[in-house]
Amino acid sequence: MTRLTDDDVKGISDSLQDVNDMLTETTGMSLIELAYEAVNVTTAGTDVTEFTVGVVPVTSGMGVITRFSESVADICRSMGMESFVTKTYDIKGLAEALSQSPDIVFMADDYEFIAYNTKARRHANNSQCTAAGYVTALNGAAKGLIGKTVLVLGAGRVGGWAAGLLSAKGANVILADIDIAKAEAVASRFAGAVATDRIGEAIASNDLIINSSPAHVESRYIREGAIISSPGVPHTFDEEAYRKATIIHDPLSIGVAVMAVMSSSFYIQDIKKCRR
Ligand code: 2YJ
Repeated sequence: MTRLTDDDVKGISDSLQDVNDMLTETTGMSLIELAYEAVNVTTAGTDVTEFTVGVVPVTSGMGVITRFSESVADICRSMGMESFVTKTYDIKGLAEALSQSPDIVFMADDYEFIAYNTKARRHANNSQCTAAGYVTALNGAAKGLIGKTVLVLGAGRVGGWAAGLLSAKGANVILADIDIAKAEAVASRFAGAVATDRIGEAIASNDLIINSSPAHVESRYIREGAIISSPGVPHTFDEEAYRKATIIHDPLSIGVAVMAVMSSSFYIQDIKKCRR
């Protein structure tokens, strides 16, 4: 799994308005509108501004990423959520966070990134939420996906979630991975989905792409007018790629915004379940 770097994260807090502008221009939705759409809830049912967030830096594995936790808190703040970052790390940090009774605790190591709803005792995970955000972005940019073919690059966790969500939206899914067995295993879970390991050929024959792979996408394969919704890091699209295609990418904000809304929505859903 690709880990974010200090460089990926350093400009995030200062570029939240740019992300909003980019999303509004390409998808017709602001970051918060996209997140609500991705979780399929409304502000009337789930008002994220009523939820407080604690973010705990985690040192395990390759350690703390400079400004990662601060960026997560800033993204949540930009959505109107009261947010803080703990001064201490790891379990000590979790105890520090819990002493302030936040509704949601965000924590990430090198493998998992979760938003734990402390009242509903359920968590949203970053892979699912990232896939939901980028599929929703593609759906907005393409003005619907029913009956359309979408190429998913990368059969990892985000690619797997994306394939399922696209399939549920009525798209025809092509799963591409250099590891054909991996692509076939994911494709076999969704009716009509097909697998390929001919990456260049697949890019050259498709207009709608979710890029959830860490591999470089060569611009010579990209079709004029393609739409590429691209959670994959590192993000290595060059000028030619940007000239040819609409490319939707940000390293953290889309996934975190969807996590915040999904985690907040658990509380409402669970209260409703109890009332039944
Ligand atoms: O607290 C910190 O600063 C670090 N422990 C953050 C680590 C961030 N983790 C990643 O970038 C992993 N790739 C997370 C996996 C997310 C799954 N999509």
